[in-house]
Amino acid sequence: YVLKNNTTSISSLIKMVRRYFKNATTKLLYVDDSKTAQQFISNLLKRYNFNVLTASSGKEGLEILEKNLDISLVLTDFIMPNMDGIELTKQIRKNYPNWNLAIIGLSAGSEQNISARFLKSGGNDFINKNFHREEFFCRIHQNINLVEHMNELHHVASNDFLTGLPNRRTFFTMGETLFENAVRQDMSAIVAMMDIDFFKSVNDTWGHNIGDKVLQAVADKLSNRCRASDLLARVGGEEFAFVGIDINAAQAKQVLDDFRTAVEEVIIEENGDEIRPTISIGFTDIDFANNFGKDFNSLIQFADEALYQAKENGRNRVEK
Ligand code: GH3
Ligand code: MG
Ligand code: MG
Ligand code: MG
Repeated sequence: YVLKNNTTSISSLIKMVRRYFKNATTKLLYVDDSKTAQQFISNLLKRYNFNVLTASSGKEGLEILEKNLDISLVLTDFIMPNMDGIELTKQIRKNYPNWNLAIIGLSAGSEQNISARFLKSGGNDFINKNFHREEFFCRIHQNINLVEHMNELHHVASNDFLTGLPNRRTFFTMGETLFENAVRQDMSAIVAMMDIDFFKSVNDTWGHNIGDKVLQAVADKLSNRCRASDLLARVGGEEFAFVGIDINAAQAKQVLDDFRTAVEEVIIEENGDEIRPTISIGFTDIDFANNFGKDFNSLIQFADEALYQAKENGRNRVEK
């Protein structure tokens, strides 16, 4: 390619090589009922070093997506038996937001409204199967770049920069959803507020940077204790909030006491001194007898009041 195009500059060559190696880490799914088309297009994509998966039907495509959450682009044919590309696009969009996954529709047909139908169903782009190769790859790269940028923005907007934990905004949106699902399924759930004890004196004595280190270490300790279904977030300076699903009132105290003692293990060494942070925890559970009908915000309020009690009663403790 370079030899044939003496106009290629070194910098664009470097860009191409980078893109080539990066493509290996980009997973694409191509869905088409035609084996010939499957082979032709996936070979084309593989030449650009993409990691390509193929499916012969919408159903198979959905199954592959479920098992490969790292797929960033789906290319789908339009006309397929049982589920066409438009229906597949709609199904995918029920579970995969477009900050996480791009969808490009493909069709050999020349009906003018196919591209609009793909876009209206949640597709990001449309390519006629009679494509020019350069246009094909430009569109693919552009859609992948867009997903990657949106993904990054989504991450920055949802997570706290210092600890990497979900931020306050995410806590309230995700927490509410978790809570509502738990109520609907008659499942037990708890909400807890946690606050580092005498944290101001850590900053005052050792400086803000060491304070940050303590925050990161406490966040790591707590998140290591969480299960996949738990939500742990940094909701304030040195405050963390927790929603645990399927934890009943009897287990709650034990689970949270484990959090508390895990934090006791944190040791930050500075100039021969040891900083050993502790946390106070207040919690409340969904008590169907007493709290029924209460919303998520009032559970947070109860947990906050319990946290205040934990501080009053001497800190480094769990109160309900
Ligand atoms: P208590 O046991 O009653 O909770 O006392 P405390 O000192 O922990 O509580 P207070 O609310 O007085 O102090 C919280 C401190 O947290 C004050 C603030 O400077 C510090 N802080 C908030 N955000 C950050 C941060 O991002 N980094 C660092 N290093 N400190 C922070
Ligand atoms: Mg077809
Ligand atoms: Mg505080
Ligand atoms: Mg504090």
